[in-house]
Order: sequence, then C-alpha cells, then structure tokens
Amino acid sequence: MPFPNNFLWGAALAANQCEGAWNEGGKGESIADHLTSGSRTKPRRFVQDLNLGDYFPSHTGVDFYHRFEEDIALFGQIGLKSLRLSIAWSRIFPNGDDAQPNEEGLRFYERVFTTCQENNITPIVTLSHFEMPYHLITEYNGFANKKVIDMFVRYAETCFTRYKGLVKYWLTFNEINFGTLSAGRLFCLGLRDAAQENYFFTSGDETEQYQALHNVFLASAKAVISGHQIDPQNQIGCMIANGLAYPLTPKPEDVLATQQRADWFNNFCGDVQVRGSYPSFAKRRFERRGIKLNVTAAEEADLLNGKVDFYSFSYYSSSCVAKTSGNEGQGNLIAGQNNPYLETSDWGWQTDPSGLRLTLNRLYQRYQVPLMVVENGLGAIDTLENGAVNDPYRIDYLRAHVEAMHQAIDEDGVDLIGYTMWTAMDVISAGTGEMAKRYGLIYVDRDDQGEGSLTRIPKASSIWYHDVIASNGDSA
Ligand code: P53
Repeated sequence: MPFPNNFLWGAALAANQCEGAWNEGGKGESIADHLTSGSRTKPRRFVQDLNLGDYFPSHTGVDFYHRFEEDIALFGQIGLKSLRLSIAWSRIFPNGDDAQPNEEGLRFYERVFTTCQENNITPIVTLSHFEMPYHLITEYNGFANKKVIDMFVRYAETCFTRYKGLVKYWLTFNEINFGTLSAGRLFCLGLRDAAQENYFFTSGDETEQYQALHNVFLASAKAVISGHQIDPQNQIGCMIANGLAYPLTPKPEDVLATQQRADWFNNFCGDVQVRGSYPSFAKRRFERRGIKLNVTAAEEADLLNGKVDFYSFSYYSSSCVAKTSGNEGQGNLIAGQNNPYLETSDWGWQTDPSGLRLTLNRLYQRYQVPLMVVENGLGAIDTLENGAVNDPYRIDYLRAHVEAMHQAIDEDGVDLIGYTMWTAMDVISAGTGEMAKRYGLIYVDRDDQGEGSLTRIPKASSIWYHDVIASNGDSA
C-alpha cells in the first residue's frame, strides 16, 4: 500500500521562530521574546530586562508576520498540502489574563488561514509552542497555578470559535514531554524560578514541576473537550518529542535502563493524553519519591473525556542509553550517548531513519490511533552560491525518512496520516537561537546578527519535495 490519497504532506513552522513583529499588532511579550541567541557551544540565555542591549532573535524572526502572503504562496508552489504553524498565545491574549481577546491578533491568523485555504493548504495549528505570555510567568508562576488552566482553555475556545471552518487539525501543547526535564520547566510549564539566565538547566521542587505538568495535561484535555463541542469536525492531537533510545550494550541492565527512560520521556505524557489516565509506572514513581499531586476526581474525569483524536510527534534522531555513566552528548537536550553506527550532524544530532519506522510501529501498537509526524528534518549550514542553495544532504535525510514512513505504512500497516517536515523555510533555531542552523525548504537571507535582506530562495530540496508530493511519495 502506498501513502493514502489524502496524506497530509507538508512542512512546519512555529510563531516565535518565524513571525517577528514581537510587539506589533497588540502582541504581548512571550517567554521566547526573552531568549538571546546562542550556538551549539554557547547556550541561549533568558534575560528579564529587554533593554540591556542583548539581541533577541524572536523580535524580528524571519518577518513572516509581514510576508506571510508571499510565503504561503511559495509553499503552495512547492505543492504543500498542509502547513503546521502555531498561534502566538500572546497575540490573542497579550497578558494571558486579559478580559477580552486582542482583535488585531485574531484577524492576523484569520488572514493567515484564509491565505492557506486560497493555496489549497490545510493548516495544522499548535496552540502553544514554547511561547506563553510572559505575564503568566511573573504574575502566576505559570502552570503551577491552576488559574492558568482556565486562561489557556479560554484562549483555546476563542481560537476554536473564531477559526471554525478554517482550521480542523489542532495540536494543544508542543513537545509537552519536555515538562519532565529541567529544560522544560520554563518553556513548557512557565515556572517562575526557571526564568533565569541558564533557564535550560534549572532545577527546583519536583512536586511543583509535576503539579504544573498535571495542570498542562488538564488544560489540554479541557481544550479537547471544548474543541469537540465547538466543532465536532475538529481533530485534536497531542505533540510529543520522540526520544528514541537504544541500549548501549546488550547488558540486561542497559536494556532495562533504556526502557525506563522511554517510559518516562516518551510514554508517560502520551499515555495520559491518549488513554486519559496516568500509567501505573508514573503513579508508583510519584509515590516512591514522595510527590503528592493535587488531583481531584473531576480532573480525572476531564483527563478521560479529553483524550486526543490522534498522536503527533517530532522525530529527529536517536541515542543510546547505558545504566551508568555520562548520558550526555546528543546535541543539547535529550541525554544519551552517541551511536557508532549512525552519522552525526554538525550540531551533534544523529540521523536514524530506521528508528522512525521503529517508532511508528511502537506508537501504533501502543495506542492504535492515527499518527502524524509533525517535525522531522536536518539542521545544517547552507550556502548561497550564484543565487541558489544546493542541499543534497537534506534531500538524503528527508528521502530516507520518507522511505521509512512508506515501509511503516506499506509493510507494517501503521495508520500514518501526515508528515510536516521541519521547516517550510529557514527560521530561528529553538535550541540555539541561530539562523545558521537551517532546516528550511526555502532559504531566508538572514544571519545570526539579524542582518540580511530577508529574501526567500527555494532550495534544491524544495524541488525534490515538490515531486515527492506530486507523486504521493513515489518519486522519493
Ligand atoms: P532546534 C531539541 C530536541 C528535539 C526537539 O530544534 C526540539 C529541541 C529544542 O531545541 O524542539 C523542536 O531548532 C521544537 C522546534 C525546534 C525543533 O525541534 O533546536 O518543537 O521548535 O525548532 C528543532 O534545532
């Protein structure tokens, strides 16, 4: 069996990485607006005071806010059938707790989605992609505060109501499972004590962290319930960062450690959002560590009634896990060791297409709901030569992953409904804040200092992808 006829071939973006216009159109400050640029070796910093002369790449992004019409037209020319993008919460509720939504923000996304429709592109919309209104951190301690659940639900309901008929596919929280790591304490959970320079590596009270994550689960579930009531056509998914790991050796303790990591990083959040309740291993872990969460019976019912319709995930690479010793390496985030059998990108991420097939099988066997790959791509240095960008390495990367998806559908019977590669065009890197780490099908003339004409130049990979989509995967 080939790819299904209505397969959602597409590409992805996130508001804080592409829009810019951080304080235009009534938008409030988001967490992302406080992050400086960094590099593979120099971490981004969180800075409270925006007036100290630091450079904040989200403030200008790649100017999608002003250029979305020409950008979406280019996406249409590539033949994208879907575009995953996020709504910046702080464009709709600038402070998060405002009495009324900001009409200018609502109108902006209405124009974006209408432009998608004119170009026959189905939007897949993330409600929260690492861009909470900053005011919710300073005033409420983010999702540690149950009031913020209702604020998110009101924001979600505002979007579902306004974009009814224009948007059918929704994702609630991007990479929600980063909430289990120190890295996600700020950008997933909005915890106040993580709003500091080394935001990526803060530690704090575990009970507070998991209570906040519980509150994010609730916010997601309540949004799913409302989204189905507002428009029964809505299909609402979770979004999990896949952290595939292999045992570093066949030692049983390494195999067990690998499974335990997978349970915690991959399966915990997925189980809550797809099955509607906490898995047994999570409950026991909390009990053993003395973590007592405030969970009411009504909340348990909400989790059960707010199960997602499909499971979406990001997939970039894999790593190896041993029971003991430094599980570092692997770029900047998901702890793990390098695999000697895989190639490594300039940013330390290892390419593993067969791991995508494995992941699709594991997920489908575990959940039996439709799957969507909503991020997958290669961050690389691209060079503009004679007005063109030749990126055969990106084509190789994408082709291998398209083949893996084909095998998962054709040979394994996995129900995969879409693929939005990261990214439609070059954007600011989330992890490093760089422009130099490029993923796009379209080159954007902009550098790490914010200089450049912002001109858009389709890369060779966009021509390759055009043909893949036109042949429904056959020409890959
Ligand atoms: P960048 C790390 C590891 C896996 C996924 O990441 C990640 C991150 C964040 O650094 O996040 C997702 O830009 C995220 C996107 C992000 C993309 O991966 O660091 O949802 O916003 O841009 C790639 O190379």
